[in-house]
Amino acid sequence: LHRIPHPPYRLPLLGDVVGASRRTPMQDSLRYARRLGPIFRRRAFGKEFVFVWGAALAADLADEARFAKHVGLGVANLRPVAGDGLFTAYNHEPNWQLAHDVLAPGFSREAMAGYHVMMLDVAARLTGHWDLAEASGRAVDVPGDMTKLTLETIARTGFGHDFGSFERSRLHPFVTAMVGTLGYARLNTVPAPLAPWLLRDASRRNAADIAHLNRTVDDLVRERRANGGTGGGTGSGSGSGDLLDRMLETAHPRTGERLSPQNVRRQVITFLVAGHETTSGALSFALHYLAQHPDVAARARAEVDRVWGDTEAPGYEQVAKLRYVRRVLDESLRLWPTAPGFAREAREDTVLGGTHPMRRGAWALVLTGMLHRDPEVWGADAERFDPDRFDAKAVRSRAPHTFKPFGTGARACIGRQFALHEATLVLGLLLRRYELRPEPGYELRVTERLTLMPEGLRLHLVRRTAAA
Ligand code: MNH
Repeated sequence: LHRIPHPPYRLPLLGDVVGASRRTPMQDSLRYARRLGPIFRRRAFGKEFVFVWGAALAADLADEARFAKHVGLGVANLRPVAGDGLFTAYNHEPNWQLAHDVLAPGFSREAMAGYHVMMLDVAARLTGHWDLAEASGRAVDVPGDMTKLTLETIARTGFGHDFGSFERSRLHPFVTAMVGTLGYARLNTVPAPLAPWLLRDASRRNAADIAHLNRTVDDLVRERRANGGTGGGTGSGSGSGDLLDRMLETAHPRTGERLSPQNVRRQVITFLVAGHETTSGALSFALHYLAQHPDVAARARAEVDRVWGDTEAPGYEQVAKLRYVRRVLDESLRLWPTAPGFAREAREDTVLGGTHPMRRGAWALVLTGMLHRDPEVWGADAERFDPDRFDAKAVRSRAPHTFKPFGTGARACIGRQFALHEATLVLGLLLRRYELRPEPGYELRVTERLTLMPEGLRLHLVRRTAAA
C-alpha cells in the first residue's frame, strides 16, 4: 500500500480534505487521478480508499478468476432498502444466483420486443409534454423530464404500473420516498456535519420512507396476484408477462426454487431505482452533446430519417439500426458514465498488475470516468466529444475492458440492453421531431448523487416541419 501515491497534504483527522468536497467526490477524484497517476489512494471520511483508472490495471481487475464485485460504499448503504436484491446482494448470498437466473430471460430479445411498445407509449407522453413547451416557446428541463420518462418506462415494463409523472405537478409520493431514502443512503457514504438531533430526524424519516416503499410494492404484488398475472402481455406462456410476472411465477429452471415474497419486494425496489436514474442521466448528457454539436445532430437526424422514413411508430428491429445514434450515446457514456465507478475485490491473495500485492478481500474502486479518458487508450484528445470513436473499426482496434459504463463480469448490469434500447429509441424520436437549441452561455456542470447528471440543463426546441 505504501507504494501507492496519495495527495501530499494529509491531516491527522480529516484526511485528504484539501480540495475535496462533499458535493463532488467523483469529480475531485478525477482531478487527483490526473495528478497522481493510474492507481492512487485517498483518505476520506476516516477511511483509506484505493482508486484505479489506468487501462492495464482496470483490465487486470476485470479478471473474474481473481476478482469479483465488492459490495461497499454507496452500494452497501442501499442494503437497508434493497437487501439481497440483485444490485446489493453479496456474492455469497444464494438469492443472487436464484434471482439472476430467474430474471435474465426478462432481458432477452423476445422480452425486450414486448417492452418496446410500452416504451413507445411512454415516449409519446414525453413528446406530448414537449410539444406544449415548444408551442409556447418555453425551454424544457432535460434531466427532470428524462427522469420522468425513464421512471415511467421501468414502472410500466417492469410492473405494469403508472406513476403519472407527466400529469402531476408534484412528485408521486412513492418517488418522494425513493429519493428520500437514496439521499439518506448518500449521507452514510459521504457524511455530512449534521447535529445529532437532525440525524435522528433523518433516520426516522428514512424508516418511514422505507415503510412507504414496502407498502406500495406489497399492494402492487397483492393486486397482481388477485388478477392472476396480467403484466401487459397475453397472460399465458413464457415470456409474455412483465418482470413482476416473472418474479412471481417463474421457478428456477434447475432447482425449481422461487423468489420469496420478501425478495420480490427487494427486487421491485431495486429495479425501480437501478432502472431509471442512470438511463435518465445518459439521455440527458447525450441531449446536451447533441445540442452543442449541430454537425453531430444533423448526421444523427439524417440517419433517423433514412432508417425510419416516416413510419409513425418505429418497430423493435428499427431501433438497433440507428448505428450512429447509438454511437452518440456510447460517446456520452464514455465522457460521463452515469454510474461513475464500480468496486472489485480480490478473491484470494494476489498481485494487481504484477506490482501491487492485495490480500483476499482487499478492494479497489475503478474510476470509470477516468478510465474512459486514459490518453494511452483514447489519445491526446480524449476530452473531446467524438462519436466516431465508436465506429466498428475503432472499436475493434481498442484493447478489451477499456469501455465499462455497465461494469464488468458476472455482476455487470443486467439492464444494459434495456437501457440502450430505450435511450436509442427516445433519442431517435426526439431528433426526428425537434431541433435542439442550447441555452445561450450554458456550460456543463455535473451534479453527483448516486449517479451523475448535467445540472440545470435546459434546451429550447424547434419543431421540425418536414417529418412526422
Ligand atoms: Mn444497471 C448493475 C450501470 C441501466 C439494473 N448497472 C449495474 C452496474 C453498473 C450499471 C456500472 C454494476 C455495478 C457494480 O459493479 O457494483 N445501469 C448502468 C447504467 C445504466 C444502467 C450506466 C444506464 C445507462 N440498470 C439499468 C437498467 C436496469 C438496471 C435500465 C434495469 C432495468 N444494473 C441493474 C441491476 C444491476 C445493475 C439489477 C445489478 C446486477 C447484478 O449485480 O446482478
